[in-house]
Amino acid sequence: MKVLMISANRERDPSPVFPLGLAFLAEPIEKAGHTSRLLDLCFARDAAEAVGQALDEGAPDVVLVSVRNLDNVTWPASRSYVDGVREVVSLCRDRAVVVLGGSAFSLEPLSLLAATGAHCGVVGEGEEVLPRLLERIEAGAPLEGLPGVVVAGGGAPAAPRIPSSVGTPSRDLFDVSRYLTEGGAANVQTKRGCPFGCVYCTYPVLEGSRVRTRPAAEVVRELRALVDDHGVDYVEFCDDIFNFPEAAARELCEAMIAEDLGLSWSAFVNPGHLDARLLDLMVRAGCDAVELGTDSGSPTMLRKLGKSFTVEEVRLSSRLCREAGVATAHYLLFGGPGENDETVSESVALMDELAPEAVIVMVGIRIYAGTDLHATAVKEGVVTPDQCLLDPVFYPGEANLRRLGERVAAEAGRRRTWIVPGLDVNTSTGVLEMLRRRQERGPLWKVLGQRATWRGRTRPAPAARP
Ligand code: B12
Ligand code: SF4
Repeated sequence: MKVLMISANRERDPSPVFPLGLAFLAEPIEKAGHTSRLLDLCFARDAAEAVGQALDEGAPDVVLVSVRNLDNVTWPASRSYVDGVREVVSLCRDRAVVVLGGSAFSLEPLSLLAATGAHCGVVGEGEEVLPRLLERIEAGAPLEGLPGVVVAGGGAPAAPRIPSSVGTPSRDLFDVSRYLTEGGAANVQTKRGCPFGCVYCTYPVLEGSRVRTRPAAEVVRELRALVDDHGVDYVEFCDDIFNFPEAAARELCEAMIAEDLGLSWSAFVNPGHLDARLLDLMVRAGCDAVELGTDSGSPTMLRKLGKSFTVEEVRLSSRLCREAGVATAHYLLFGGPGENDETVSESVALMDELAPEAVIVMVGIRIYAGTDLHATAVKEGVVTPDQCLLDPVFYPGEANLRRLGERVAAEAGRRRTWIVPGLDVNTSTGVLEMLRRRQERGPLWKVLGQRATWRGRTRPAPAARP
């Protein structure tokens, strides 16, 4: 069959993100004997025109629409992408079988299917089930019953099957260099799954709670090809956590050092699993920035959010990064169950003490079905048990959020390195676009942090070191 893959994601904030999910699916589709074309709407001037042209030129039997984001998860400046997906589907649905997939679809399958009018969709990873679904479409066989497959007008899907391993993305159809120049990096996934149980988090829902690592040699081959074939000089690892399990992270860093790739890179790091030895290997392998999922500086809040680490471990990982010369952003999440003035003050005090390059702050936590926070929100009446969450609802509810937002905006406004996307503190879409036009590499908070220094406020020294 002729398959058209469409990446529906047009978001460029904080940067355009290469459609890695479809790149992982390209090879399984080809191996199953189908021909595939790609339409990436990220850089399309007119999405509707681009879709129409791709349908005319390719006359596909099946259109696969990858939906990465439901919305920008940013209170109070929430932006939904559902209308854009609906438009794409409506242009395709009379001309081909339309299949939805991607993280956004996996989080809200029934409501997104109903809202867009697509024929069917796949919850979870597509590598194993998609070829089977295509086979059934080709044979005109019923689609129901395949793991993770939802059909319009049908019920909830059979549980998705999580594959035992992670494949290799194929980037042949994709414009890697445009994402490098306009997005500042190539993205690479070295593992899937997270065993931790933070109360609000969808990652274990999306990828399962068992970590599946790709062989280090295979990841290094992918990196080598990115460098040699596409001129990539900066990589963002998009694993849920780069530094866990530590042994796998060490092995990958050692393999990268041996290959002498000449790359710089950044990654998400769990403050609880970073020691001097691993950080040293990371730096020698090219790491120049890490994003710490700190969430809070309050021991009470860390416990209530289900975090697996302590404030002391946040201090230690932060100090190690500073000593190693690795730029550091702490992500803070205000508004979890039990957040109050005192716990906010504890987070502010910890960030003042650690003085990282950037503190990226979100106010309010988006509620997703299947998380512990959802159960809490139902119990407290923030959402009703059957409430559709396609449109975002943020914990702890609007009235509490407004109060919290005022406090956080006041604190952030006094600190040049605090970035609050939802409240436009020390960032804005315009500033991000301007920085991307300068073809900056890596996460933009590194540059925003430097701008704070250029404006005459040097980075304060840490107040205390344990
Ligand atoms: C890494 C990451 C980032 C990095 C990306 C860095 C980079 N250069 O890539 C950064 C920090 C920049 C980022 C930013 C954002 N992110 Co983000 N990000 C992730 C993360 C952790 C991994 C994404 C990834 O690359 N996965 C690897 C690929 C291979 O997986 P995949 O795309 O899901 O594809 C698989 C399946 O979904 C399926 N599939 C995919 N497409 C299709 C299509 C069909 C037809 C089928 C059948 C199957 C299928 O098969 C694929 C292979 O198995 C996810 C959480 C997660 N664990 O998934 C959040 C996530 C995708 N992000 C999310 C969001 C919201 C955002 C932002 C909007 C946040 C913000 N306000 O800044 C921005 C948007 C950026 C943009 N331009 O789109 C949400 C999306 C859900 C939602 N509520 O909308 C997620 C799920 C996190 C969450 N909150 O739960 N993100
Ligand atoms: S926040 Fe991080 S550590 Fe916690 S469950 Fe999600 S991915 Fe895992």
